[in-house]
Parts: sequence; structure tokens; C-alpha cells
Amino acid sequence: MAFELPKLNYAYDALEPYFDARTMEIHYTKHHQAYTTNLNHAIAGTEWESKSIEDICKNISKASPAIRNNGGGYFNHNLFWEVLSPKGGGKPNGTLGEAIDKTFGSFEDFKTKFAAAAATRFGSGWAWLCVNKGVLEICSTPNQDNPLMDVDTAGCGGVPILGLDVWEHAYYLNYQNRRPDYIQAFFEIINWDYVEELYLKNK
Ligand code: MN3
Repeated sequence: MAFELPKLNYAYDALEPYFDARTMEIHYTKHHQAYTTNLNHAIAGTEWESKSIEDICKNISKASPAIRNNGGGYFNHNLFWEVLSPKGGGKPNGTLGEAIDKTFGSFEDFKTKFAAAAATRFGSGWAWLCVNKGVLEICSTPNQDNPLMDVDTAGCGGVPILGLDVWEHAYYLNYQNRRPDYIQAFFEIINWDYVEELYLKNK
């Protein structure tokens, strides 16, 4: 069973001015599509074909580099589109808001720590908020690795509930070398309702 590019819940221009329409369209129709297509090629006719993308990530140390790069790219972008919303931004309330305050001191402290993880990831990669055995953690990973993977570059481990793509393809057209500006823009469009749903499911 082949993996499919998931549907976007909003138009390419819906996240403007934070994420521009052209970047969104290229990112989704070219980059995410390529990870999807290449993942399907890489698993065709192998034992991996029958597994979920989560199970593939959790056993990635046994897979080929092509499955690691494209399977990670497939999973990571699936999550990325879902944690964005034109109605997003602000701060999380409820159980997740309380857990963030308790873990990081305040929402502002959380933002500072997450932004630092995203800004200091050298080269291409991702910043994450994870639930690891009930505890919230912030980390980053290189390339298309993610915290589900059973490799030593999996960051904090656990289940990622918020992810930020810091590959240049995610921001270069609009922000050029200004990754910190892109990170601040991200906070304006986070779909906290969805992040909290993932938190409650995995805590
Ligand atoms: Mn990307």
C-alpha cells in the first residue's frame, strides 16, 4: 500500500504574511511530494511496504538511507502541515498550556527555548516539542531524522507533537538567511488545538 500526500487543510496563501504562498506551494507540491514518491519507490517490494510510517520511523536503524531520508521527510511534513493554521498563534490553554508553564516556567520561556533549538540546528533539520514518557521536551534533529527514530540523532526521543522545518527550502524565498524571523513567524500560525490533541493522546 503506497503512501499518499495528505490533503492540506488550507490554501497556499492562507498563512500569509507569515508563510508566503509560493514557498507553501513549492514545499508541498515539490518537496513533500518528492519525499512521498521516493519513499514509495524505496519500500516497494520490501518488508517495509506493509508498515505504518510511525513503525517505519521506530525501526529506521534497520532501513536503507533512502527510506530514512524519505520516510522521515514524509512523516515530518505530514505533522508540519497539521500544526499550522491560519487561525493559529497565541498561546495554548488548558492541559497543554499548564504543562508548558510547569515544564518551561512560562510560555515565553518555552518560546525562547524552542526558538533557540531551531536557530542553532546547523544546516538542515527540525526543531521539536515532544512528549517523552509523559514529560515535555524540546530538541532538534538533523536532516529528516525525527524523535520517533531508533537512532542516536533522534533528539529527545518520545512522540513529536510540534515540529518546525528549518531546511532553507522552508523559508529562503521569503526570509533568505533570516532564519530567526521565520521562527518568530511560525509562532503566529501554530495550531495549538491540534498540538494539544496530540499531547493528550500521547502523555
Ligand atoms: Mn521541508
